[in-house]
Amino acid sequence: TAPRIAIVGATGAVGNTLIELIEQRGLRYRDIQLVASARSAGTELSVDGVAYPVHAVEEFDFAGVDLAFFSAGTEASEQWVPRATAAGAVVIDNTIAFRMDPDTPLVVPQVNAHLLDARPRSGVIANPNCSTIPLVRLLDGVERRYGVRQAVVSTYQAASGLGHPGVEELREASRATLDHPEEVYPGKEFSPSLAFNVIPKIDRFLDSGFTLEEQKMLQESRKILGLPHLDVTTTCVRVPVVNGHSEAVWIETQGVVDRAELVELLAALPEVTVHDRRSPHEFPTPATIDDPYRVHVGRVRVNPNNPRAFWLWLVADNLTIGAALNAVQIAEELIARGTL
Ligand code: A2P
Ligand code: 11C
Repeated sequence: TAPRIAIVGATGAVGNTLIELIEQRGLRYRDIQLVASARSAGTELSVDGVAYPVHAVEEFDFAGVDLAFFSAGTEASEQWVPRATAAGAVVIDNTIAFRMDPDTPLVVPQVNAHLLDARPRSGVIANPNCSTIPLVRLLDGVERRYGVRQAVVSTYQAASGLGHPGVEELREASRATLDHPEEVYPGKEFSPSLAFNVIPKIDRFLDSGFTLEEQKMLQESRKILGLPHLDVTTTCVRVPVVNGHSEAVWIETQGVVDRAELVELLAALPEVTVHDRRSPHEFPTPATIDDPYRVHVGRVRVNPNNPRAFWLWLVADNLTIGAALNAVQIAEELIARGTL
């Protein structure tokens, strides 16, 4: 039978996208409950044409919930996920809180859906970081065909990675900077201001000199692909784009790569579009991708000096591919497998 669902963080950017996807994909549920912070208690949101009240998480009773989506930030997950699992719910968590826990599978359904055959020991299935998901979906295919020796990645990440507040601040800072170019906009979500700027720091700095976002891309890729020694090194950069993360990816392989064969291999991966049909000069951008439910690839170039290395460019909608769609696809797999 269809599950009873709760969405914690329903009022947020990822929560809103989750609701849209549940509607669009016709995810079946017996009951749905919307949860956010006390600030939103008393407001209403509509799902499938029905208005539902938003509950404050502090007051919410998880008893009777079969499946809970959490996208309300790491602190909220640390505090409330244990209550949800203790009440018997399976949780799909979109924060860093449980991703590296050995009892918690870290799942990208196109790569490792088999981990959803059994209910996880922790009761939690972790949804990876939004820049990791599209990367591993491509690395998986490349690893199986050629073997990956190393991947070097630079990201170009949109403001919506920080949710509604990130998007609002980018718009506000852009307007303020156009109107008063001589004034320094005091960024809060982004510091310095993201307007007409790029910032090579996402999430906090670690002692290693890398940022947490950069470390996530390495550790999560290793766990998802089941390659504990995989060498992925990244520089994560915030750019003044509202939505849609991009990545320039350099991959060194074990085997020799033929460009035409590589393009075919990438295009055959599930829900991947390679923009190469008419000419290798096509390329996707965050503003021009027409389908936010696919990973878009372009600029595929084999190193002319060494056929065991190549470049590609990818664009993936971080709210769908990078977060809500991955979570809904996990839910669909759990339901199809009867795991709930
Ligand atoms: P609220 O709208 O009541 O603040 P975004 O990523 O767009 O900022 O959204 C974050 C989501 O997480 C929102 O739904 C927000 O609710 C919710 N949220 C943030 N902090 C908490 C918390 N401590 N407890 C419960 N929900 C939270
Ligand atoms: C960003 N990747 O673009 C972050 C947001 O670990 O799920 C997602 C953080 C995470 O800001």
